Formats: sequence, C-alpha cells, structure tokens
Amino acid sequence: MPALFDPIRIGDLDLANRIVMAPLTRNRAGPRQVPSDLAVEYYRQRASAGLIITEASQVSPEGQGYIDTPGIYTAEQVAGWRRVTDAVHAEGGRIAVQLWHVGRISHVCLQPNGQAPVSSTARRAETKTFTRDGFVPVSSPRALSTDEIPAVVASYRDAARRAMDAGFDGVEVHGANGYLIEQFLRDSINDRTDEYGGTIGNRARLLVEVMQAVAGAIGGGRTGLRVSPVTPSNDAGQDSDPQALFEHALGELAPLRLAFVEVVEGETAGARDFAPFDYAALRRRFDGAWMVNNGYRRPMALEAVASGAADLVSFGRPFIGNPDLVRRLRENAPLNALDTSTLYGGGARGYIDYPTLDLQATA
Ligand code: 8OZ
Repeated sequence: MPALFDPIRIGDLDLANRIVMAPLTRNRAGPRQVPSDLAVEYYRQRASAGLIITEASQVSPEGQGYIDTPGIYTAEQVAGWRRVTDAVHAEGGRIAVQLWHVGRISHVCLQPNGQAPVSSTARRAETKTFTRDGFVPVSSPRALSTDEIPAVVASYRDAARRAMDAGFDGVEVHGANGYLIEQFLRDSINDRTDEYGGTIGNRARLLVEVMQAVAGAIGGGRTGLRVSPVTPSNDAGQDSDPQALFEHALGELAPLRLAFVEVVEGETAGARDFAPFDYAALRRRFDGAWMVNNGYRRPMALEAVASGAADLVSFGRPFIGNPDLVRRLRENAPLNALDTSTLYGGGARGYIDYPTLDLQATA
C-alpha cells in the first residue's frame, strides 16, 4: 500500500509526498492586498510539503471579508505571488492558490465604495469578522440578481488565469466554510427562487459553473476543490440533506477530471464527529485524488493513506508551528507548540520564526 511519504501524481502535478499544507488565513498581506516579503519566507520555509495550498485569496474586491487577506485580481498582487511561487519552486516544492469569495461574510468597510456584501440571500449571517476596528458583526448582504452571476463566475476564471501568470502549479476553489459558494449550495442559507435556488441541481449551479470556468481556463488537472459538507462555520447552519447535495455536486464535476477534492471532515478546526456524514460514499462520486483534512495527527494520517481511505492528508495548524512538518512526521519527532495569539495579523512573530529541528539541535 502507498505511504504518506510516497510521491504521488495528482492531475498534472507530481508531488514529492502526500502531506499537504492546508489553506490558512494569516491576515498579513501588505497594502492593496499584496502578499508581503514575510509571506515569501513563510511559504519558502514550508516547501517540503508535497503541496502547499495558500491562504484563501479573494478573486475580486467584493470577495474580501477580513482585514489584510491577499488578493489575486491585480497585476501587483500577481507580482507579489510570483515571488512566493519562485521561492517555493527554488526549494523543489509545489504550490496552489486558494481562490476565495466570502459572499456575505464581510463588512461594508471592506467592500468597494462601502457597498453591501453580495450573497445568494439578503439575510445577514449571525457571525463576526475582523476589521481595522477589531471584531464586528458582518454587514447585511444584498442578494445577487440572476444576471450578475456570470460576472462572479468570470472573476474566478480570471483569478485562475492570473494564478498561472503568478507561477502557481494549480488552484483550489474554496467551496467550504460558509462562504459564497456554500451560501448557494446549502438550503439553510439559499432562499432564491431563480435557477440558482430551490432544487439541489439549482443550488449546485454556481459551484458547477465556477469549476467549469476555472478548469476550462487552466485545465482540470491543475484544479482542485475544498468542501466541508457539514461544518457550521460562519453561520452556515446544516443543509437538509448534505449527503445528496454534495454527492450530486461531485457527480456534476466528474467530466472536468479535477486533480483533487479536499474534504473537511466534521466541523472545520473542531469536532470531527460534529454531524453524521458518509465521506466514503462521497468519495465514490469522484475519480481524482482524495485529500482529507481536520485534526489529522501522525497515526491517523499514516493509517488514512496506508488503508487507501485517502490519497493525501492536509495539515493546517501543525504546519503553522512546524515549517519542517514533513521531516518531523517522517522521524516521529515532537511538534512545536502553537502560539494562538499570533495566528491572525501581526508580523514575523508566530509567522516565520518557528524553529526547524536543525535549529533546535544547534540551540
Ligand atoms: C480563519 C479566519 C478567517 C478566515 C476559512 C478562510 O475558514 C477562512 C478563514 C479562517 O476558510
């Protein structure tokens, strides 16, 4: 059977191992949402991952919902990301950018011209976001009209093209955690009466159109998708039939021959058994590489790949505190403790100063 440390080809990408750095929001982008010099070093340090998936990066100004998250919609942002991808490639690593639109999880102070955030619905989410003024309730959204949706789809396609200009090996569409795509998918949020609301087929339409546009622009073999079928994140509630919804959605995507699906099992960054869901049944709807996430530690990750339950495992928080996580997993070395006070925002501290085993040996 394959091992966690074995190489794997997923779509068009050859990866050195099956350990993936999961997307992690760090809120350290510079002016005009350009990745900073610190980001170049942060990702370079973690290049031994089989694949890095970057922090969520908004595909348009409207797609931003938190302070200082990077974008991938201007030439200046592309130039910033190019420095990141060059650094990772110089270390022999592979890196994909996560394409993000927050939908209603935003605040007017983060939106162009102070306008209302857009969503499938005009109903406000009962949650907070982080702005210059600290944590504030998210703003009331405006429901997108049917004829506005093609431009949203096009913003993902354009971002995918820019990702190739920036030197990324691929992209992952953020279809998880209660953001725009899930605001369409789940009937706990979507209250539309047009062809993007109501039936499962209608609610999955935005996701399918986005994936068609992205894969059409850069190739399915460089395209992945993150889903989180039952997470309650960002006031997403629970769909009335998540199993049917997500099985339908992945079935619709089959012709695109996507490189991978990353599935967050349970509550994102929380309980793995949060709500019942048959992930093995979902996997049967997908032919590409299956990446699992959420609270995996060494024994579970080894077992998931050795048993064939997954092709790859993505690690979030362990990669923040351990730039050399791959080596530590291989050698069964202890992991550094995570400083949760420096997760979001700030500078170098808690970002590029976690020691490797080599540094610790000489300290
Ligand atoms: C933590 C803080 C802000 C955003 C997600 C992009 O949950 C995020 C996120 C996580 O997917």
